[in-house]
Amino acid sequence: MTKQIEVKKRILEENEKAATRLRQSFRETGTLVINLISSPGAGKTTLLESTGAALGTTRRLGVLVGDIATERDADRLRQSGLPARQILTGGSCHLDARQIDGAFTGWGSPKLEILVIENVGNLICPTSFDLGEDFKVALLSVAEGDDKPFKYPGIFSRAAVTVVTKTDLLPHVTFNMTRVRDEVRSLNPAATVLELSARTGQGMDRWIALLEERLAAKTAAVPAAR
Ligand SMILES: Nc1nc2c(ncn2[C@@H]2O[C@H](COP(=O)(O)OP(=O)(O)OP(=O)(O)O)[C@@H](O)[C@H]2O)c(=O)[nH]1
Ligand SMILES: [Mg+2]
Repeated sequence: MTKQIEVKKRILEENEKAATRLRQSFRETGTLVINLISSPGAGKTTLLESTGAALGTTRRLGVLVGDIATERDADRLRQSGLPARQILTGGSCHLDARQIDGAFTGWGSPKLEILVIENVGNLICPTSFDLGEDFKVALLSVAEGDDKPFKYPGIFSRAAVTVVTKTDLLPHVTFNMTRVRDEVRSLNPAATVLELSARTGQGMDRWIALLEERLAAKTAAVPAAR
């Protein structure tokens, strides 16, 4: 047991070093980096397809997507016009900072303004692994149930933004939005909670505005060249 804890601690320490290097390099280029986390099928790739449709021609947006198998998500994203690279984790239930470094190397120029990392579908494992991101975004679809924030407190307390997805399905499911907002806020009082449907486009404007705001802040903080 003690040995297991020591190994996990060492893995997280190694990851932290790689994440710090990535964060420094993204700070220098002013690239806004988002780590998108949800259970399988909550709508991560669909949200990115819609984000690409809204922003793809005005912003240099790219995606790294992690899965244990197949290139399906990267194929979907590329078909929608977004530059995307697939990372296959070889069975691991989360991405780590070294994988991001490896996949991002050689992305080339012009530099990306926004890099979204779509993590492996899972609400637990990706939570502890820093990828050098500016912030984590947790997605929760209305089809999954409104009890999830307190059941998975790790991700909902660490995510700066929680996006409730698939709101077009609300007439067909039992889902108390107020409960979700209250639980998220009690875990993370500073969190922003958005509601949207990538299918109908309802609520997408607030998501796009949030990306633009965070990108402007990131760009303004780029260290001046010496
Ligand atoms: N009705 C509705 N369906 C949606 C919406 N967003 C996604 N879906 C559907 O939900 C399913 C899963 O969506 P994905 O975007 O593949 O979900 P994901 O989180 O990327 O899934 P993994 O990468 O496998 O974890 C697909 O059938 C989508 O068409 C939405 O806003 N409304
Ligand atoms: Mg996906």
